Amino acid sequence: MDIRGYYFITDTALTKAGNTADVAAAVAAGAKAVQYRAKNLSTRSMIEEAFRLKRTAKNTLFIVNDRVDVALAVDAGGVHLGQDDMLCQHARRLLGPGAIIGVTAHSVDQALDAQAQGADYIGVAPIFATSTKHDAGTPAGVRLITEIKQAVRIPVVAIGGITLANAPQVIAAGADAVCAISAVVMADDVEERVREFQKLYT
Ligand code: TZP
Ligand code: MG
Repeated sequence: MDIRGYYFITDTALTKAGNTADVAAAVAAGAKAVQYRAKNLSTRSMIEEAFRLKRTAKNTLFIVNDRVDVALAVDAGGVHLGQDDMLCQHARRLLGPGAIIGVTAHSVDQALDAQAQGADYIGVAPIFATSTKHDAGTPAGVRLITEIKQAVRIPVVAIGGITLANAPQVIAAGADAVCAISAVVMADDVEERVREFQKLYT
């Protein structure tokens, strides 16, 4: 899968322009994936918003965070799973061979396990300190990106405290894609900010 570049995730609490405007801006700027992440929404509201955002994302890979049922309901491109979510192998059984399944890993062992279960990419998190996700855990630093990248054959997406200033070292460590939430959804011009991240890959 081609995910090299910037990977977008929505954030209802931090967004200035709103999730729909953010997704439109991110895909206009060439984001490689759009992940819909919604905490504290009813299932019904989440599905409703997921449908809207998937339409807005057009042909860009659309991933639902945590929720395999919501991904199925809206026919998303795939799902992103943390270490407390459904196992990748079970999500695969439900979503089928064509779905893109990402799994967050905090260690090389977790990354290898996700790959063995059929994950399509690994999320490495958190790289740096972040206040966007309160239970993100201890920052791993860029070294873990290199270690996981060397251990697996699937793409690695880095997340957590990434900014335009520190993204070059994240990419140099081996990240196929970078995801920054606050550094993008809190920007005055989301489209321009995503273009700046994308430029780091040219
Ligand atoms: N998963 C691990 S860290 C994180 C998520 C969703 C939040 C990243 O947000 P920010 O603002 O880019 O640090
Ligand atoms: Mg999760």
